[in-house]
Amino acid sequence: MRIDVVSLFVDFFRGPFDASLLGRARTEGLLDLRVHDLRDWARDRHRTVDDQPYGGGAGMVLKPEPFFDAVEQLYGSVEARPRTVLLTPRGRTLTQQLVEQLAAEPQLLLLCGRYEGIDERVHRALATDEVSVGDYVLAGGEAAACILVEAVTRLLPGVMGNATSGVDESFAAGLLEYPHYTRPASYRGMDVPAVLTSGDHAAVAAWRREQAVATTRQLRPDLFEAWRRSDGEGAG
Ligand code: 6GU
Repeated sequence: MRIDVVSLFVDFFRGPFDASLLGRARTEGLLDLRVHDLRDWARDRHRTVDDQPYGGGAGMVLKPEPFFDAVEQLYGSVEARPRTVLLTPRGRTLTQQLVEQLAAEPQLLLLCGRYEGIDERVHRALATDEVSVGDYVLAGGEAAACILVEAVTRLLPGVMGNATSGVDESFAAGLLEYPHYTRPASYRGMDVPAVLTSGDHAAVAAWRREQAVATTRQLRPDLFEAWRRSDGEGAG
């Protein structure tokens, strides 16, 4: 998959996009991830990308031209652009379902905003999706773009290996994961549940399922209710 990211702070991505899972996906050629500086498409020698808001008010607004010029240079025309995600607190909240959709695309463009906002014409004419990572305010879309890229990349074919399917049975099914244990069997008075050391694979599977449901009910009653209403019919 190819992902282009347009941002005012390209250095922001240095660590996150080079380390661990993303770094490996890139060096193995599974992810073609390119970060572009919005200022490359500024039109004056001061590389200005923002201006005062029409109608007045505090703060600066990112101008439309650099975004449109970036898209036209990267893809030839606005019409030829790939699925284009504008990271903004007003977007719809990123979910595993949306991550799965985005991971199925051949190519993505991520646009990161800063300052008070982005000219509305970028929202209207360039964004195919407006995405937020939660109901709180960040200084810009860069951290949100990192979250989106990591969540998408771990679903790409070959990235996670055979041992684990990136499509978690839990979240994909609307439940949290069951609890995990490793050695020692007893630690600070807390014992590993006996079923896990029993060797009874069917009993282990049943316990894990039951624990996933119980954990979700306790920690995320909102997810639990949604699960009960759909997949969980008769089980809750
Ligand atoms: Cl995508 N951007 C900003 N600035 N704040 C956010 C966000 C995005 N998602 C949650 N808060």
